Amino acid sequence: AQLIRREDYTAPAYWIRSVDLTFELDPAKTLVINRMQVERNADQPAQPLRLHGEDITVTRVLVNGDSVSFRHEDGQLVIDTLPDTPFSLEIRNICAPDKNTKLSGLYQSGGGLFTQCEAEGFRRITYFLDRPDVMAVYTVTLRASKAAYPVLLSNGNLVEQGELPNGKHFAKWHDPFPKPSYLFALVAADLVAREQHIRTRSGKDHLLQVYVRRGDLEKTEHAMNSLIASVVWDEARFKLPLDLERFMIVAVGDFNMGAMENKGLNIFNTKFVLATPATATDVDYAGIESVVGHEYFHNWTGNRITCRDWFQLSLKEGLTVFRDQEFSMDMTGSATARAVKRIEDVRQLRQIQFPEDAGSMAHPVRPDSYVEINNFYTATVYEKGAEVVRMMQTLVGRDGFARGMTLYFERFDGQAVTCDDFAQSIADANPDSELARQLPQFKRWYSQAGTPRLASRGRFDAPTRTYTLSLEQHGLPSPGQSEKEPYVIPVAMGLVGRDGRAIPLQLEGEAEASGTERVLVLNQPRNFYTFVNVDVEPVPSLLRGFSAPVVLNDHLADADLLVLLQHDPDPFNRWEAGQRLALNRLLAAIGSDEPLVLDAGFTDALRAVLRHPELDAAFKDLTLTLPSETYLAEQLQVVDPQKIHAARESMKLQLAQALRDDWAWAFEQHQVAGGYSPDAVSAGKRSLANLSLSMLCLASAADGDTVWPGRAFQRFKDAGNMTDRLGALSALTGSHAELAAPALERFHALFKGDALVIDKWFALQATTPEKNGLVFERAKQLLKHPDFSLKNPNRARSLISALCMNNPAAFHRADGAGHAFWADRIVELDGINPQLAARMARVMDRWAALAEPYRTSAHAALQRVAAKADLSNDVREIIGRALQ
Ligand code: BAL
Ligand code: ZN
Repeated sequence: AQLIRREDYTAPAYWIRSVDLTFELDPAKTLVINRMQVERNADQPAQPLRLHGEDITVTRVLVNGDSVSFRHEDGQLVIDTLPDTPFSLEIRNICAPDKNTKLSGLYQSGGGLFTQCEAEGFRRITYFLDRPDVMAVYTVTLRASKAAYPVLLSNGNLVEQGELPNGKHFAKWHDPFPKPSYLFALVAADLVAREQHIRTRSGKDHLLQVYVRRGDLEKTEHAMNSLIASVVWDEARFKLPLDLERFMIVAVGDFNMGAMENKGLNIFNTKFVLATPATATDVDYAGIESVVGHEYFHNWTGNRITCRDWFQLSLKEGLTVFRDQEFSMDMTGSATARAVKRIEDVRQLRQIQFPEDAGSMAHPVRPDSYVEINNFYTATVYEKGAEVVRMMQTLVGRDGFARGMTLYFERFDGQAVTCDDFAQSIADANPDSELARQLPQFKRWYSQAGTPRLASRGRFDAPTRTYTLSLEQHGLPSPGQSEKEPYVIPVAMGLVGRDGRAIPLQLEGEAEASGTERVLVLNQPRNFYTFVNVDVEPVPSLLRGFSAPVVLNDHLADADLLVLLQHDPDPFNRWEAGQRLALNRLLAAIGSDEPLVLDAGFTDALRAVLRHPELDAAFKDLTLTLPSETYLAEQLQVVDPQKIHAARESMKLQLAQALRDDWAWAFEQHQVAGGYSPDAVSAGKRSLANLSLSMLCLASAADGDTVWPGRAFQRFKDAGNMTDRLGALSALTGSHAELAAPALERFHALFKGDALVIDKWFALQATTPEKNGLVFERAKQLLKHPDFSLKNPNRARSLISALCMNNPAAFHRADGAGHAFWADRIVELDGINPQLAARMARVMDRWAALAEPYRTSAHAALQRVAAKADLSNDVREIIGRALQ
């Protein structure tokens, strides 16, 4: 396999200006007639035309209407002799959608035909310059059996449709916007659509459509509402209007990703389209809103301006994740709900991206090399990339950032550009900002991998009434980068008095105090900040709102953290203080052989949060949820998953018991009456009620009391929505109650045939907190369940990823059976869907940090996979890096 390097980028030798594609669609043998207008790139030396192609068969090649000779070399179709002037190139080829289990290119799902072209799927459909900097105008004619494929869709506008002989029909689509091949899409299937006509601010009319299988139409209301909200938001916040007459979303049951932003024809995993209160949880509803937004926002950040090469992936993904996060925050409607969303995003970042940045796959936001680009659709490119964009906004302000976006579109609309181009636009639109002053150094966030460490110490000097804060940063080594240069780190902060007062901030040399919150910009290895006119020793509240993706050690004692938990005006740091109190206790227990015994100071503080008259339920839920086992593992040099699990389970149980009356109070107080609505306030109440119920069932299990499991079972049966039903079911499974088995059986019977709900059924069982190895045994049995299949990505993830990634104590077993199970599944899945197999292989990124005996069995499992002869490039790259 070839390593592709960023520094080797060269512009294409040819441009393809327009493409006329005709498809004779047939699952076994689809004929593609591909007519391109091609011209040499005069800036490049004369050379043969090399077209990408994979798993397709060419039948004819014509240049300006005449046959030409061609050859195959390194998987490419090469034409040596070509005219110097622009020419037409016609290629006919065949592909077989029904054999395409990789779900990249043109493939079959549920009797329909769908495409996925990002990153390099278009070459599995026809021969092309399948790279994002080659942008062409597409005209697409689809011809197919009318009975089997009544709906025929492609990008852009429908220009013609009609009947053909032999029961066939056709549709012709034209997309006026030049686009890279990765944004091409087609759909041929038996679908129905929810439709909505809208008129945008600019006075233009548009048709929005959400296509699904017959029978699913009632599940599309939330997706449509989310799409309308996205259109309105992007126009209001960034002045970016919908540029298409018709915007389509199509749901498909077999899909590797969450969704795909093909121009005008977004294709979605059903998971991010279909929802009714009876079948989808609050988390699903929020996920749909955010993914619909994400794909819609790509229309500008990704499609109108795209990436020059795949190393620039974060140009569109980091920016678009930032935009969808902001959209979801703006949709919540309250300051606390915004903070709740921020906490959830940061939790996700720490849970997935921080381990990635510390493991074998660590790479910069703008990677320097790859073997298989699909392996770089990562949390670093997406979520850390979004944090980099967020820091830019912090440094130039919200209005300044909007100005920067406007300049970015003025400069680059219609082009394929780089992360540098984006950062330069934001800086140039804000010439007096810290970003503009420190841009080259700021851009180290794009080039250096690893999560920087930030350490702070404060010193109060009563006689001079000063408080001096030192901030010190250092970067840890990562693969291929042993030394790190200092970053530009925006540290949003305040000083909190022990009485809860927010202290006015005046730095030495400043004439007067300005507010109680500010952003310190650390750009040296170490810096000192002296605040004057400070009367009493304050508690520093640093990195408010998680203003930079770093690991902070603020050396705060329990007493300080308790002040912040009680008083910090920044809800993020208030939550963080609670997490830190829990983390300190858990880490102490994991590091010693003494059992964990909870102290009253901690339980009283958590009780105060739970009972607080003003705090939002969603905030309480997050504060009372303990740090995850994965996050705990990240704090340790040597990771013993069983010790971590035991400590966390013990703390959870003690918290369940110590606050038993409070949980019962919270459960009763947070019942949501009336019909279901996914709004943030109702969802927050449901999540707190469900957490309370889980805690009550846990406490009951320890005491042998059956009242709460009985209530949970009743609630499970009576629930009016999936959030409550799944919450009650999870309270039963999570406490290993006897009623869990009949409830699971009933759940399966109730929702048989509803794929997304059955996914939940598998995932819940695979993520049940491990007890005596039984969860792992059950997961193994579930592999043989008639509903299980490795071929459907959602189903495969619902069992395999759920167990291996989200249930460390069930997976990392002393007997090595979990690791052996993983190796078998990776090998099996690699033969079907390498992209998915490679993603699941990532679970071993951090194997080298495992304690014995887990480390040895993980190593053996990795070696076993590596020894497989015909491994895909996808999986080989991941395993190779892990074993390096
Ligand atoms: N571009 C791949 C799917 C997404 O990030 O929207
Ligand atoms: Zn995206």
